[in-house]
Amino acid sequence: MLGRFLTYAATSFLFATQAWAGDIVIRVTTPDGKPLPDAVVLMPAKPGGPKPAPIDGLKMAQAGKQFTPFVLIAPVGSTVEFPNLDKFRHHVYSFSKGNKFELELYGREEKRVITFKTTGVAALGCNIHDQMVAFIRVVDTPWAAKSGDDGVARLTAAPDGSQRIDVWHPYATAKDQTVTQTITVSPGATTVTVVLGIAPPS
Ligand SMILES: [Cu+2]
Repeated sequence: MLGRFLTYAATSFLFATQAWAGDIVIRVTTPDGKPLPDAVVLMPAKPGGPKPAPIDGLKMAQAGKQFTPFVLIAPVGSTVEFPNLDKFRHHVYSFSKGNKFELELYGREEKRVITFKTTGVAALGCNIHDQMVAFIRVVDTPWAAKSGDDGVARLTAAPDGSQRIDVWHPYATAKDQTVTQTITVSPGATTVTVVLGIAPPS
């Protein structure tokens, strides 16, 4: 009886691993090999494939005349709060197609909320402080991750086989600021390195 149960369990496990191969570890670097943080790695979902769950209450704060974080990933339909942690007022806007909005002058402890409904990039600015720049990458795939200070991003439970990954950084020199790579996802962890040329605005 126990033997039959174990056989069944092992078969189920095999079946599961065929559908969900494993993790992809992506090392994003600049051409001289330095780790590149704030790159967004995503694996587009196939038509009819899984959609990401929207998240309520993501945060894009203003602190010390800067946005934080510099890059935020938002599954499409998510809400993002814009808390102002400074003692002075900010006036946050995005002119990006599909994600235009404006948060008129607002002060400390006030926060506003925006829903991001369109897949793409929302480039943020502040009408008062020109140096304030940040980006919200709105995604329609469950497989999206941002590279950390070590340049590493991880996608988990990725389907196996041949897959496309897009690596985007707001200051990448590539077309659409994106480098695309086709990789083969195999059981366990698959590690790839992606190189992005970067040209920050002067
Ligand atoms: Cu400001």
